[in-house]
Amino acid sequence: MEIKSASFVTSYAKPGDFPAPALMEIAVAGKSNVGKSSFINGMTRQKKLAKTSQKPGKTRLVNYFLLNGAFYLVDLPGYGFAQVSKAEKERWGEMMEGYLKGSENLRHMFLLMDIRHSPTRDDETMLRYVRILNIPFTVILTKADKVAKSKVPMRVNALMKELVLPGREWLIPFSSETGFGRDRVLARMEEVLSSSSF
Ligand SMILES: Nc1nc2c(ncn2[C@@H]2O[C@H](COP(=O)(O)OP(=O)(O)OP(=O)(O)O)[C@@H](O)[C@H]2O)c(=O)[nH]1
Ligand SMILES: [Mg+2]
Repeated sequence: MEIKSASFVTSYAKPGDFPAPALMEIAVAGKSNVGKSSFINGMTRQKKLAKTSQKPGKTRLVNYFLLNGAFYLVDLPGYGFAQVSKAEKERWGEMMEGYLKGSENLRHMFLLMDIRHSPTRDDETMLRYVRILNIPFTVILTKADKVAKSKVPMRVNALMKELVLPGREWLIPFSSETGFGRDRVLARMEEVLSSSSF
């Protein structure tokens, strides 16, 4: 599979606003600053499609990107960002819950985690939630360019154990800087899209 076209469609600030069932969705979730927006840009090879920032908390809305005119890649707001108010955290929780429970078209989740670090409590909560809701997922280990290439398999194994995943195919090391891992993510997308009848 190749990504031939990608465009921003719309943003949503509250669950009631989510689009009516139309196309399959693959969601991108993870801690704030882990590289979700960069992942979308890296996959679509459009540097400025999703807004990125060195400061965490850039993406506060649920953003829909249409790929190949066939499915949505959904950029979810990051979690675990300390400098937000309690009200903002509650809004985040409501939005995520609304999205995850309400999205009938959600087929897969890319759950992003930094390859260099152990999962946070929020990562584990997110993973538990995805498992409870029976959402198929793949863990994307971002910023793989920040560790030596020879250390990548070691980090994959370590995170596989920490997250209690059944095999290495559940994790894909990825770098939006170098494009490392992009082919594997494309293959996963293709699998997801071809296995879901719509
Ligand atoms: N070296 C390197 N830096 C990355 C990579 N992915 C993201 N970054 C950097 O990490 C920072 C955060 O990236 P974003 O893509 O904005 O992160 P996000 O997860 O969308 O963050 P929020 O929207 O705040 O939740 C930026 O400075 C990116 O340039 C990567 O693969 N390699
Ligand atoms: Mg973002």
